[in-house]
Amino acid sequence: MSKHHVKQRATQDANPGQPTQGPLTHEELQLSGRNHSMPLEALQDDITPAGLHYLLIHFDIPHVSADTWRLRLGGAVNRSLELSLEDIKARPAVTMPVTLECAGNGRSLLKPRPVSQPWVLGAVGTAEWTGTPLAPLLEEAGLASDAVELVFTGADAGIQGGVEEPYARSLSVAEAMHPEVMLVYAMNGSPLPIQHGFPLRLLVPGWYGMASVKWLTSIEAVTSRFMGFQQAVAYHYLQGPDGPGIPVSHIRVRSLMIPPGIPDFYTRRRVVDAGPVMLHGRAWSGHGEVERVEVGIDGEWMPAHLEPALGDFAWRAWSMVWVASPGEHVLRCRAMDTSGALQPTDQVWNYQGIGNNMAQVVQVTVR
Ligand SMILES: Nc1nc2c(c(=O)[nH]1)N[C@H]1C(S)=C(S)[C@@H](COP(=O)(O)O)O[C@H]1N2
Ligand SMILES: [Mo]
Repeated sequence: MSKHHVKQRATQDANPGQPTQGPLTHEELQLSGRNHSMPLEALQDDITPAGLHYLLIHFDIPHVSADTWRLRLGGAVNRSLELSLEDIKARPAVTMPVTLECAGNGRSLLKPRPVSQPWVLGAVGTAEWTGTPLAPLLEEAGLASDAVELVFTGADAGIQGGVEEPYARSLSVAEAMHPEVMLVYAMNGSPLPIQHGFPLRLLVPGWYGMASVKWLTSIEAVTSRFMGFQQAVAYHYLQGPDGPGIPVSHIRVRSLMIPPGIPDFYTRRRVVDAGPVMLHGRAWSGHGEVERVEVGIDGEWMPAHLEPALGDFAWRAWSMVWVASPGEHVLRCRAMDTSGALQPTDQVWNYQGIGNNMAQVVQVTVR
């Protein structure tokens, strides 16, 4: 790829319009109808049922036949490999709970609002993924000494920012060799549902979801940095439309609570009976273990009780008793991880609306 081409891409706007204070657009509604979030009451489950796990599909779901599908591993390797689903399933299998979150989770709460998939707070889920570790496969293929990255390409394609491409993302050789990085073919004990990447997807635990390429068809070792749209333009922390910005990788610390009581249908405002109320939620981070969760009741923060994490890359449950008194109340929660990162209570804005882990706010009427 020419230098000129690379420069053009680095300044190509990944968002379809300027951030806005205006009402939700028809295009955002179309995207949110296709890409659903996890209802927050599903935070009660350790493992999110597949049908309640959030979904993010940039283009169309590709139809892939498991019989003819092959994974090609090539490029700067000593020995190219072509594997069927049976070949991959015959390799050593690992099952691991992993919390996946979309980097755009919380986007629609930002002011002004970056115009893209307008997530509120539910772009998260935890599944039990089964697959085979990637590193031994890369070792079998033998990466050339000048290989710098692995490019993972899906079977789906479309146009974004004026660029037509298959969905593709890369990892450095060091990142791809991490032992937890897997090629997965089952979710919660069943074959991968078509919408989650059937027959095979990459899973990069600890990273925001964009790295976990679905409908995986090829892995290519390359000798210079991959400049595809989803890698070089999308998924950057930026203050304006022009790059380069900081590439997005690991999940920022976040906690969420199950909204207590019952909702009002249209506003979803909560109605709770006075007396002791058990508040429950989950917290996770891709930067270390969650070590503290606090619940804010009308601005006063108190520590929550933490359960052990489900796994090294999965959320942990928290709970706290709140003695609810009649009137209007504002509940919040925030988590801190072992890297020292704490969820902010005010927004930290960026142009693509990425990584907004601002503390959740739940308005409650106690009767
Ligand atoms: N091939 C392909 N892989 C993809 C995507 C996509 O659109 N196409 N979306 C990515 C994004 S942005 C996220 S957040 C996760 C969502 O995974 P899920 O739908 O299984 O929850 O898949 C990632 N992998
Ligand atoms: Mo995402």
